[in-house]
Amino acid sequence: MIIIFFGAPGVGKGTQAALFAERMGFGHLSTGEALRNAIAAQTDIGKLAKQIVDEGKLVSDDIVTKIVEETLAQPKFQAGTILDGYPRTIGQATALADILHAKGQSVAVVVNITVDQETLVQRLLARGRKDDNEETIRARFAVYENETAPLLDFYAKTPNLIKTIDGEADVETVYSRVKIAVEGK
Ligand code: B4P
Repeated sequence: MIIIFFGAPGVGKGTQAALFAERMGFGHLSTGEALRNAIAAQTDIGKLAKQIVDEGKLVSDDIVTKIVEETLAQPKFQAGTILDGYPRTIGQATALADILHAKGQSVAVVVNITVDQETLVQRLLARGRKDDNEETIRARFAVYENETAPLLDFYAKTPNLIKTIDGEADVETVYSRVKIAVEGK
């Protein structure tokens, strides 16, 4: 089963994806975390990605797709796959469809988490990661609106694929909403 966790920066994709993967025994791929690990390890990808992530922009589709291809080949992703923060552009969604098609697979559900934008700003400022300053947060929201939100139209072409969840509640309440949405598939 392939599940995409989708939503604006700070909406709780990473939080819910990690919980869901742990409890269901699924593989969890966060492209944001993979990029932060590459930056910390100063790999070639990390050196290319550092400034882009710090400015709240999107790393190129080619780099991200390479990470995804390599990660999905790992055995722990056979039981199930949680994609957290990927795809984020139409190009990435098309690349993902090609990768899955070659394996005879397809996306089972897109979990679209929604939270009011001012709540998101407060959550991210409280988290305080390097890219969680006000200027970068605003840039990330703009990128989300322009490049990522249009993916909802892309996935809406498949009937009943998108499940929209209200993410404005405590973590366990949101988790139970996610679980019901996924079990309904
Ligand atoms: P990500 O790592 O994906 O981070 P995010 O969208 O900012 O956060 P997320 O929604 O996962 O929020 P979280 O659960 O952590 O991306 C970071 C950067 O990497 C991007 O800006 C981009 O540069 C790059 N990148 C990543 N993927 C890419 C791609 N595919 N293509 C190109 N570039 C890419 O939650 C946030 C905070 O809220 C946490 O502190 C959490 O504890 C709190 N929280 C969560 N749920 C809560 C709840 N229910 N109530 C209260 N607080 C909650």
